[in-house]
Amino acid sequence: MNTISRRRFLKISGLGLGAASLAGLSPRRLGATAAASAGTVRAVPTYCDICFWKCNAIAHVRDGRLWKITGNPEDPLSRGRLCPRGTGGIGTVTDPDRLQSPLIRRKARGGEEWVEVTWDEAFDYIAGKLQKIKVEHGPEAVALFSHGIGGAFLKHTFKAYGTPNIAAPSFAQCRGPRDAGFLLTFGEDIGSPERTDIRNARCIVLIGSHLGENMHNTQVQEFAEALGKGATVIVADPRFSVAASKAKYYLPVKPGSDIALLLAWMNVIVTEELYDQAFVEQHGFGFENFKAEIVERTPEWAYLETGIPPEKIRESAREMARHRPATLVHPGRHATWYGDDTQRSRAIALLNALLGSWGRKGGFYYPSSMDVPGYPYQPYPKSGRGKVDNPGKKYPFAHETISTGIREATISGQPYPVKGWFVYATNLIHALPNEAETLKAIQALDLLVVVDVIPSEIAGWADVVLPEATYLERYDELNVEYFRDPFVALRQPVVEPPGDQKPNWWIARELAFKLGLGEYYPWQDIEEYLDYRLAGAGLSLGTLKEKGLVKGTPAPAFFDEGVEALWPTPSGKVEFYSLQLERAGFDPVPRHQRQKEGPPGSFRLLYGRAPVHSFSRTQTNPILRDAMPENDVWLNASVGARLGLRSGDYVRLRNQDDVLSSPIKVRVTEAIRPDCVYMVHGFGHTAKGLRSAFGVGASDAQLITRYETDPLMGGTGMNVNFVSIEREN
Ligand SMILES: Nc1nc2c(c(=O)[nH]1)N[C@H]1C(S)=C(S)[C@@H](COP(=O)(O)OP(=O)(O)OC[C@H]3O[C@@H](n4cnc5c(=O)[nH]c(N)nc54)[C@H](O)[C@@H]3O)O[C@H]1N2
Ligand SMILES: Nc1nc2c(c(=O)[nH]1)N[C@H]1C(S)=C(S)[C@@H](COP(=O)(O)OP(=O)(O)OC[C@H]3O[C@@H](n4cnc5c(=O)[nH]c(N)nc54)[C@H](O)[C@@H]3O)O[C@H]1N2
Ligand code: SF4
Ligand SMILES: [Mo]
Repeated sequence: MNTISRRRFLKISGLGLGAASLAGLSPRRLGATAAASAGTVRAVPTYCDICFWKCNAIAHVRDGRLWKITGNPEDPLSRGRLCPRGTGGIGTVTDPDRLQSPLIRRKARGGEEWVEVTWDEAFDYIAGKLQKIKVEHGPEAVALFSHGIGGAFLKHTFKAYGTPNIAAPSFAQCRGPRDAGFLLTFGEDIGSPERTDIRNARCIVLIGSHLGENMHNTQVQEFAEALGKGATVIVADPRFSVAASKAKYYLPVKPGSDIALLLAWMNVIVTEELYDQAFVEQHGFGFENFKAEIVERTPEWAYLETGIPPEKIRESAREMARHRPATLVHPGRHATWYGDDTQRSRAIALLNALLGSWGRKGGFYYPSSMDVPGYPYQPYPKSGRGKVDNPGKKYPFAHETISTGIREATISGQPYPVKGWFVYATNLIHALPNEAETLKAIQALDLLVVVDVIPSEIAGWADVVLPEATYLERYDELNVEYFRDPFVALRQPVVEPPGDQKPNWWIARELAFKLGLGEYYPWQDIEEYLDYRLAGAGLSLGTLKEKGLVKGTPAPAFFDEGVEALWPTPSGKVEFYSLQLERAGFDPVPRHQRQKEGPPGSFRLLYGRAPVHSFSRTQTNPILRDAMPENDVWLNASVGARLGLRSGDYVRLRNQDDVLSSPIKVRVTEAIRPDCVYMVHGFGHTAKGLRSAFGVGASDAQLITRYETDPLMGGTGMNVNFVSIEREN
């Protein structure tokens, strides 16, 4: 990366407090010994777990203590530079609020009063309950919620136990609709890391996706690189995001009107014949039917829906067409906004199809991965009852388990009862919409176990809390990355856990033995397991321990031009018109529907990311907390003037269901439309044990009491809540 784009990266990533200032923190701040003497320094390669991007890192230990974490220069994801959160990862180890030992609930659920127990006592308790549930209700009556690679071994244990009910919030609360929309169109999904060739794009279109605040490392670096090479940027967002400040066209769309904008863009590109005609002719299915609908969706029509002037829509559409196929209409990631999200994502997929960007340089590449065989376990027991989350295939295009479907079944007992939840590394109170429903489901359980590193909100409701060693203190499953440049990477312990914390693989294995499922763990310890898997790829644990990652040979990343292609869709082509959708009773070409408005005087609640925090998991991290101790609520300047509020004042937000937030600081700004407010997700903690974050800032999740379910795949659109503003004295 040249110096200009590097500087831009820091600017984008920083918002004034990003990579630059964290990198400048003194080693002592980062948890090292005060002794300035040049002691022994050890460098241990591993991969990051502050988010799901899994950048490869090098942890430096000085005099036996963690000193700093840097990017692994060999890493195709980080290219040697971590994002601010990864740099602050040491704070997960030094976090004074960490869980220290297993806990069993002493009083009523949610009281957060515990008895410290040994691991053996905790396992005996859990195994007893799990066996009882199995006898009374069958193994399917236990669900595992698990987010991230650390859940791999627990998934194995619970599959061996006999349940198919395994879910993460990353589907129905995140990227599910996006992947469904692209699957319906191209027969392939977007994946993670996203298969976006940002670095080669000449025109980048961002619908909400707030790159630069959303800090997925590779994407932000490539975004800066593309900007450095003169790519144009088009941003549609009700809020003037960091990415918007780089845009040639910034379109402050009315929240929830993006489908109208997308249809109008396609109208311009189709009626002005600016699309990739060769691509459409060779690979398209149902283009004439699609066109018949699209010609109705003029920019003048869209203006009334989006508030974006027709000329701006035309100009930005022509800009996209000018750079095709190196125009990337970014698919976004957190797509669960309004409940029409699969159709919005399908519209994004269709626009890319018109531009011919799928499989082309500057658009979407074809990822590949190395062949690292799995461990040859014996087969899992087969469940006769199937999954509980999507009875009768109510959501016909759900291709993963719907977390909120499990919650619904737990409350209703239908299609069969769910009596146990085992929760690994997901704070369901902050991640699922409508906390009251989550609590209602919890009350219906005979067992709730939570594995966490800090006493999170969900841990507060548990019967048993199990303290995990942090990612810098443990081995994990191998990361066999599906990416432009494939590689296999190792996470390994850098330091010892400070108390009685244990790694997930050990927890999963011990639990399996307690459940009489020891035959599913023929390996004795994790090193043996990892070495076995790596040997299958002609590698060894020794090599990975030394290097951290080994790269494979990438497969061709782009389309073979002119060659006959069979797309993995029912028609074998790119589906401009979807017979699958038509047969299931849905619009074969996306249509726009107006969103419901809120009560008079209220504002739509929008939310997003800050560069230095991940979800609800980093607010007690001493390094990241120092970088951003609280969130604020963005209000349009006209609203501020009307309500007599100034930046720095504190307010509470009251939602349409009378839920009142904790106090939150106001940011009065021109950078947001007057019909909405915005805050960063993850603050406003209510768990007593999170001493440094308790009651600091406000929680979007608490105010998200309503959601619109996507009828195609069960995603929960969460941008459908409205708040009024009350001054806090
Ligand atoms: N620093 C950091 N980075 C992260 C994460 C993190 O926790 N911290 N989490 C990661 C994960 S898992 C995900 S899924 C991604 C999420 O990142 P994105 O996929 O970028 O998330 P979104 O919720 O789509 O983006 C929020 C943006 O959408 C805008 N927006 C809200 N409503 C609308 C609308 O109706 N129309 C339009 N056009 N825009 C709208 C908001 O103003 C805001 O700018 O971030 C990833 N990166
Ligand atoms: N209101 C609202 N809801 C959302 C979102 C939003 O922006 N707003 N975003 C949605 C999106 S995009 C996503 S992907 C999901 C994310 O949902 P989650 O993945 O559930 O996100 P977190 O809230 O960070 O919860 C992670 C939990 O894991 C714990 N943890 C951290 N490290 C470890 C570890 O090493 N081991 C163990 N055992 N536990 C650990 C943390 O302490 C925390 O309690 O949320 C979704 N829900
Ligand atoms: S993007 Fe940042 S937090 Fe996520 S894995 Fe990479 S360095 Fe870690
Ligand atoms: Mo996400």
